Amino acid sequence: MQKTEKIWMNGKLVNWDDAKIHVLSHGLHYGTGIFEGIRCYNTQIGPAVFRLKDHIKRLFYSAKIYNMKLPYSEAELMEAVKKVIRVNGLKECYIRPVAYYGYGELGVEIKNNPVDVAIAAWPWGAYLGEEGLKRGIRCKISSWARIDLRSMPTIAKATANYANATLAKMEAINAGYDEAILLNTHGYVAEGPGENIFIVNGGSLMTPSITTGILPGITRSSVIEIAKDLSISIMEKEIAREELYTAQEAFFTGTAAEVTPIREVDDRVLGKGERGPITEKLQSLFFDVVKGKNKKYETWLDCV
Ligand code: PY5
Repeated sequence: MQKTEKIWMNGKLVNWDDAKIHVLSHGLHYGTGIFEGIRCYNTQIGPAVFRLKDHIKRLFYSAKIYNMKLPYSEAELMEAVKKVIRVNGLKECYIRPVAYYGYGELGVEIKNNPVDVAIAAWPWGAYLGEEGLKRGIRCKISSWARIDLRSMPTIAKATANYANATLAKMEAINAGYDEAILLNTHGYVAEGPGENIFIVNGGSLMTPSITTGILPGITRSSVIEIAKDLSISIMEKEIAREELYTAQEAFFTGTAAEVTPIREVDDRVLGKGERGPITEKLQSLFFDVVKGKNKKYETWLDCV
């Protein structure tokens, strides 16, 4: 990763190399952390954070689900995000706020463990590659099921969830694919390890409903709104694996992944094996929106 100068840690700006935690931190041992992934784009009105308030709100929902008391307000964390971007002189970057139970006791019970909060920002290009954004990527359905909502709260963006995501990603990469797709424990299409998924089948755009056990992505909700504005009808429903195999188009959405077309699933070529026309339309408007080229969506941008 590309280092920057400063990281915000518990209210102070520290040097990148000094942003360290104790090896006996609770979050490291038990995955008791929550986080966000946010992007800042260089727009016509200067560097602007995409849907900052919504990301910070989701961080607070994740905290609420885990009964974690964040020692800062929403406004304070929003300001801290902007500060990190400013002090590092960044124009376009990825921002990672993380909150976790820190060093104190090491039983599973949270006892004398502080809630530590950190925010880092650094330049991060296309998560699934520039080539992937244009040509689409090859995916493998994972042998690992997406965490079940009876075992873990799936709508919280918790660090613990990403052990499941890492297993799926690893398996896909080792098998020679670009990314994994996880089914839920009922066999329905859920999402990628770090992305939501959309498909176009029989001319209809569809995406797994929240009750499938996915993370309610902010890019997902943005793309749903953009689609409605383009008069592309969109269904949120349960999607079977075979609907994915027979789709004419598919794409991932996510802060890191942005809008990345999927051209193959388990060696089945989707459509013409390239970025499909509906995907291209949505992707192109999405990039216009995040880059401030569309007045209608200016309220989604927060100037740094
Ligand atoms: N589903 C999962 C499991 C995710 O981790 C993410 C985001 C999404 C969906 C998409 O959500 P959103 O559109 O709100 O970003 N993943 C993180 C991201 O920053 C981490 C990726 C490494 O994109």
